[in-house]
Amino acid sequence: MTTLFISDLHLSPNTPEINACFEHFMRTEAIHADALYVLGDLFDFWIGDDDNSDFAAQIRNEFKQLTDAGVPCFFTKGNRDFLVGKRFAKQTGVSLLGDETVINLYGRNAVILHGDTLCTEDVQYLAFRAKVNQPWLQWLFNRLPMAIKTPIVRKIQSDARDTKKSKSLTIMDVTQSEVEKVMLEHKVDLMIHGHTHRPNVHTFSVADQEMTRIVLGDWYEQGSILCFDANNFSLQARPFPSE
Ligand code: LP5
Ligand code: MN
Repeated sequence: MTTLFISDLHLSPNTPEINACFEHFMRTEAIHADALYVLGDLFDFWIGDDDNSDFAAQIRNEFKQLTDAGVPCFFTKGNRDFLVGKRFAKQTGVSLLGDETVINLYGRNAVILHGDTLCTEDVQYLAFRAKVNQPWLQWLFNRLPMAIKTPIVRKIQSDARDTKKSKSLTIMDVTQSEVEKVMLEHKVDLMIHGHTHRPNVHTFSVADQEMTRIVLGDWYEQGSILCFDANNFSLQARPFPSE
């Protein structure tokens, strides 16, 4: 049996091919898994659990079908879906995780996270993250009507896009010392994250201990999955379904 990890799908009503690939994955693969972990940025942007669009309902339904079938499903929030909340969890049966979680994978402990917090050189982003993660601000935002929330989000997204243009790829990658710090803090030799869209398996040693960092891929061109079983793991791609 296999535990599956995905992240960075960036689903929206404007991504029919990705949505179809996700739906196919949920119905044909995730349904047979030991567990499914979503490590953030499932959505292009999640504006709040009050999203009553057909799109939001469809995605909720995919998770509900999976958890109803008995597959445990876990969700770590990303920088694009930090507003996923308790109502979403209740409606889907998904368990929400904190920023960093240690899980036991067939006898091996691993820390899982979205990955944005590892990019410590991106100080502008981290300052922004701290602001939007203030509970009182989220409480307030969650109570605004869609007609007010939507233009606020559009404006901030556009401002954020502008700032991203001037950032180097190094700034937007993880900082190795932060990776090591987090792994040592949690006493693990395995880390799994997404966010950077640079799928890879990195091995390195710290104080003579062999460490592994697995980076999940995005779903821009194909489905990207980490399949982890008792003996092995692999990063795998799934083609978008043809019409
Ligand atoms: O995901 P990706 O790779 O495109 O970019 C991320 C970082 N960008 C973001 C931007 C958010 O998705 C935008 C979301 C809008 C949310 C509106 C919420 C409404 C209020 C909610 C209140 C509870 O995450 C990007 C990183 C990149 O990853 C790589 O790591 O660099 O970071 C940015 O672009 C952030 C900018 O550097 C700073 C943005 C400043 C914008 C104006 C600030 C206004 C503050 C308002 C606070 C309420
Ligand atoms: Mn991200």
